[in-house]
Amino acid sequence: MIDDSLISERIKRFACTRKPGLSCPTATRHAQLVVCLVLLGFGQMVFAQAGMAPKDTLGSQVAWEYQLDEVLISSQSEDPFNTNARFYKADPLSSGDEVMENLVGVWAIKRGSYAYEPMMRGLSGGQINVSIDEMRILGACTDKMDPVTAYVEPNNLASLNISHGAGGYTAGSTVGGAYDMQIKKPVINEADPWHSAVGYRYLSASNGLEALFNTAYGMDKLAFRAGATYRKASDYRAGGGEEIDFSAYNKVNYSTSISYLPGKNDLLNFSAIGDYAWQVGYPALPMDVGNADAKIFGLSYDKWLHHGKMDQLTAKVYYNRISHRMDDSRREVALRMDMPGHTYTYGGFAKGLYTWNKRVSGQMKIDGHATFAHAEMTMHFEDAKPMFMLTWPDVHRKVLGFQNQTTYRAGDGFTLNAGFRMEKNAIAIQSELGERQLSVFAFGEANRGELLFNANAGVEKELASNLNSGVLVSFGQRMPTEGEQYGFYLFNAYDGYDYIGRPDLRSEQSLQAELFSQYRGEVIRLKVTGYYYHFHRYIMGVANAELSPMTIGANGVKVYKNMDEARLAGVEAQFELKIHKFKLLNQLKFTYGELKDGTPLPLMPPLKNMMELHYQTNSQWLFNLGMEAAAWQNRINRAFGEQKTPGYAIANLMLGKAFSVDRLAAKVSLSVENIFDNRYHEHLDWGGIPRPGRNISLGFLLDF
Ligand SMILES: [Cu+2]
Repeated sequence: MIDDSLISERIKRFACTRKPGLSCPTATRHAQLVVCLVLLGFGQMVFAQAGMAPKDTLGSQVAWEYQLDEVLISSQSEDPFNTNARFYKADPLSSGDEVMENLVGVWAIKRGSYAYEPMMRGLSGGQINVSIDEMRILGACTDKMDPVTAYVEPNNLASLNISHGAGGYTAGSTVGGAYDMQIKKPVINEADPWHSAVGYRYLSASNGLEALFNTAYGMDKLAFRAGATYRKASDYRAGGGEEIDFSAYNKVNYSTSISYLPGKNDLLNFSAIGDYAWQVGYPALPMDVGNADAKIFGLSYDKWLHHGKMDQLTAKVYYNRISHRMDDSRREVALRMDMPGHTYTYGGFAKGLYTWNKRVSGQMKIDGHATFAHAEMTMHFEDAKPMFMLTWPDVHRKVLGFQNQTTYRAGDGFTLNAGFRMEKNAIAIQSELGERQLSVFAFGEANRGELLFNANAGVEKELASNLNSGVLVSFGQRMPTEGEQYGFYLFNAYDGYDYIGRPDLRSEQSLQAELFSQYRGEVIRLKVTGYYYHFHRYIMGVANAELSPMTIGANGVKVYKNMDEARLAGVEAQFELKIHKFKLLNQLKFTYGELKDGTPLPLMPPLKNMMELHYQTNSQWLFNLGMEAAAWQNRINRAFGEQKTPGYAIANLMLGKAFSVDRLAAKVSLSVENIFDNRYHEHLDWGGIPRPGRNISLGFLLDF
């Protein structure tokens, strides 16, 4: 919705912020400073440099970086399809959850209208690593009400680095990949040093309002940015008119970032994020959230080198603390429970980008972090003393890892890529009560840490000038989560079972193959990816009839177990057609998962297709028509309490207009989602809670 002149004007403003760590010390020095920035390899993201031109990009063939700033999306993205972040593009006030649902190979698990849990190709929870600026964070809710994605708002989000599969170990060993949110950093030494924005959006279905502001100031050696977002929603209205109880929420998110240039090739940055949510309803769960609080701090140092084989060195230390308090006071429950939890994580890493010679480049990283998790439950009986237990028994986990990714440009259009990660983790329970609780079950010798290994290798061939194809294989392991290993009677509202962790659980491991082909023409762009993941020791809860549940009315007790084998396969296809001022975007995703015996894996997303038609005029009008459709899901896991879900289709419409007067830029958008007010839900929506019905939203953003 912004024309070219505006783009060039703004590139300067945003270019440096787009890649933290690649910030350009001065606007004029882009060209010499940046040179490089190299690729990380298959299953990883590739950096373009902080200046303007996109780099050649092997990694982006398999992973995607989403530049969430609308200007960057249109001007310098490497991924031809990152227009998938379209909702944001259309409406800067969109929530992170709305952005998430539109990413390739990413789904959202919903327990209400707040804080969706990301799922990547059928994998979620401990199977993927969700991080902020590569900082590890552990949500403090035993029921996954507070995924890490909830702590960042598009207002302070610069880009998303999504890497699928076991090669995506950016932030730690994994089987499912990385979802890393890079936050916005201030720009040093701008011609026009002061920038601010305010925005507002109203949503009719939830009578919700969203307001944001940010301001940034850049001087010679020092730059500063601060912003805040406030969101408030009442219980929303589903298609057909039903009001969904307990779906209201309130939250405020605030962040600040300060950059300082001690020398001309050095950059020091301190960033802090705070997120506070209160009175958050979860219609699919028996409890709500009283309050949830996150405080996240990171201090990083970048050095650019002009000699030798190293291009850039980065060192970072971080700390974060999350607390979470559930609340059942508004519900009719047989038994009142208090369930607070808190976690903290501290860690650091050092990484270096290197260019060995014209053909060989890569990245090395050494990282470590420690996480502490405490969650408790107090049950208040009417006629007896309260009962207290630790649901996460002060689990302390330490992780140390080393990784390297190397790319070799072999010539003849061949690019080879290989990498590995080794990670040692150690786990201790620091609570005697916790030890005693779990000793009741005699699960055998606890697994107090393992050496984990990830490795990946790939080859890509430029078949024609606009056509390339590649294959990659990878192997990965991930440690069990705190809950899977030490959880104590954690009630799962989906299947109605109390879950108990197994201290002797082993790592889950997966062998994976992926194949893609991509065509990037002027008019048509197409990319098709197919993948197959084979799991050993797949971790899943299995009913244990010998144990009786703690939760009143629960169906029984499940204990986590390493299953024999499991497999996942899927397809992602993206298509883009550009004719004159029209742009058609289509994205299709599908995942199929089963256990060795053919039983479907629980919570497998259905086939889903999203289509968008954009039309943009010279006078900065934008028109956008969207169609979202999902097929039925009949392959269900009955032991997990799943039910079949019918398919659905909805249509959305958006109209936007941008104005600019001098250095004032304004955007107004009006959108209607779910135009026909369909009542529907997706298979991943817990409890089959219907999604919002027709929603009219009006957004306004002023940039000055
Ligand atoms: Cu919770």
